[in-house]
Amino acid sequence: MTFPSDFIFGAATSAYQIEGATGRGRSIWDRFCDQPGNIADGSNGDVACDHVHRWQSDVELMAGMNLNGYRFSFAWPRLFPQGNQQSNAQGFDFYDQLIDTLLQKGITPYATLYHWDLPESLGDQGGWLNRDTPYRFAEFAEQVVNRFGDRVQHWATLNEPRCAAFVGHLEGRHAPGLKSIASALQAAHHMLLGHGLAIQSINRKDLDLGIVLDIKPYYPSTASADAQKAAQQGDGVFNRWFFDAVLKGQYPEDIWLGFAEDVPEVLESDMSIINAPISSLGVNYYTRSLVEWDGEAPFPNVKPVKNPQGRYTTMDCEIFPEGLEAMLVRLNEDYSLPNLYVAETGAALADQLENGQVHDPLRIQYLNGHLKAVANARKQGVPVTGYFNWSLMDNFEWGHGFTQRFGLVYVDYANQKRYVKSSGRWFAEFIAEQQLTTA
Ligand code: IFM
Repeated sequence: MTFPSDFIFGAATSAYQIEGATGRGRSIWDRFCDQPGNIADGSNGDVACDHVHRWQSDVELMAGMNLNGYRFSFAWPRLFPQGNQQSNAQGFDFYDQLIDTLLQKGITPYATLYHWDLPESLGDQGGWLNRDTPYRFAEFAEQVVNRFGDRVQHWATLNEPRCAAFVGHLEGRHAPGLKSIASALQAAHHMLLGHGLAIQSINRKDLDLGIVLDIKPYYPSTASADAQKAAQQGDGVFNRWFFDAVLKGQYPEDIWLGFAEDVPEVLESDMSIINAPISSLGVNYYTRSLVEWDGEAPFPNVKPVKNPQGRYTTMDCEIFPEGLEAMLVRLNEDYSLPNLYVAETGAALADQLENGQVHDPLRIQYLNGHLKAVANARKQGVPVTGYFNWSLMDNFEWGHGFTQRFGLVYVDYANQKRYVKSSGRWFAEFIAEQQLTTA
């Protein structure tokens, strides 16, 4: 595996999942967690990893693992507790200090403007179903970039609009907990519109501006024509719907027709706004989907099946690094891509803390396999410039609460102590070796 000397090896987090609530306003996720039954262990983000108090030692941990990149998100309700009316100076100071410290340590910040914690006041006005929200988001984005754009070069507007829209508005497992396909599609459209409007309002050619989309390759489980049709539909909804919108300024026609009367309301100029030029694209890859045809299911007619030979994480994701390579190569063939970076990939595993140590050999294999996939894709000409592991440390995994551990660093939630796992040490050595060979 070889990577260029300026390749970014980092780890990723998001505000709601690690910071804790001290000093910020409420978001739709606080409300969602308050409703009994929504979170597997009944927990919430009130304390999470207490990063808002422990950020300095967390940056030390990053430096100790030789990371040269850190992807984090701004909590909108920390910067503007009520939406956009009034800013919170302490919130801005918090990120100022975090960014300055990262830079002092030689860690390049990759900032995400929206990782799902919409201010509750905007949620009360309809959240992403309200066409006003994308405009509020663009205002927010402009103000944040005005403040931090002198030090942060790399910006993503949204993290995984597909997941926020579909899991939050169709499956009901994420905030705001709705369950209709029409809502999911309208929310997704407004998020994408917010992305385009934000790129326009930020209007900075000197900065790297983009978005982070989640990707998942769909494989037919048999050679039947039906299974192939299911894979094509699944791919269209999960991948093409978002990539075509952002990179081509259109929704794919086959999928638009499939959604029939549930399609979102799209105004005339929306698609050209969504197609605003971007200089980078982050992709989040966790697994593939193996599917068969399901004639009973509402569109898409997809039924996921398990691979009997597959290895699965505790979140039931098949570990399949080949899918990352295939997807990167395919995106490069199908689209005219800006720089790409893998903004997230990672495994939830049943980590155990024993005598101050966490041995997670499967995560080491996972990292090795996915880094190889990226190196292979690069050899085939895919412009990948960075790789971020999800996550820096164990954290609040949304509807799963604290039951899933994704970190390179183990967090003992009883006392907030951190322990670098074997995988964190492995990654540190891997990065050091890369730095030696490219020096
Ligand atoms: O924890 C999430 C993250 O917030 C978004 N991408 C997927 C991760 C793991 O499920």
